[in-house]
Amino acid sequence: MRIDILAVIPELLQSPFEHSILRRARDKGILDLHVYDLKEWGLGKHRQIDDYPYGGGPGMVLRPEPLARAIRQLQERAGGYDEIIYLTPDGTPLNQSLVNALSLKEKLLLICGHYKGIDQRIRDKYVTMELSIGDYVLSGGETAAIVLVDAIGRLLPGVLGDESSALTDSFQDGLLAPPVYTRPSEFEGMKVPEVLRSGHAAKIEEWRYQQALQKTRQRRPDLLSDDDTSDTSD
Ligand code: 6GU
Repeated sequence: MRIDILAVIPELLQSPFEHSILRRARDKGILDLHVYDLKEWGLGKHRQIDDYPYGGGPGMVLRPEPLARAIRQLQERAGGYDEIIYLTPDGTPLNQSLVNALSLKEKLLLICGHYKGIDQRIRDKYVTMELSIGDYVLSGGETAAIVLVDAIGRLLPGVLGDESSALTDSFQDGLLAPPVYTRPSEFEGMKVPEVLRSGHAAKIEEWRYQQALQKTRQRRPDLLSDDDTSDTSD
């Protein structure tokens, strides 16, 4: 999969993709990631990319010409994108099923906004999807792009060592993940639940499911259908 990122502060996007799982994905050639500096397409000798908003008000807006030139050039270079995604707090809230769907695409362009955002005409003409990573405001879209690339990258086939482990994540089955334990079997007076040391696979699976269900009911009842919320065995 190819992911191109158009950023106002490309420096923010260096280190996050150079470690652990995403590093392995890139080294294996499974994730082909490129970061571009919008200022390369800036206007005039000052490489201007932003300007005052029409109608007044605080903050600056990213001008359309640098964005349009960058998008068109990158489109040509990549041979077209499956989606051109603008990261913005007023976008569609990202969730695991959207991440799953995006992980099946071949080529994505991510546009990181800044200041008061980008000129609406770029959104109208070039952007195919607008995503938010939650109901809070970040200083720029770069940190949101890191979140999105991380969530997608770890799902790409061949990236995770244990191919099945992405399937047991929180949210993949609509439930929060159950508690996990490792050695020692007793720590500061607290024992690992006996069932996990029993070697009884079916009982372990059932325990994990019940724990996941209980945690989801308590913390995220919105994730459960009406059937699952009515049972209050906990
Ligand atoms: Cl995608 N961008 C910004 N700037 N803030 C956000 C966001 C995105 N998602 C949530 N808050």
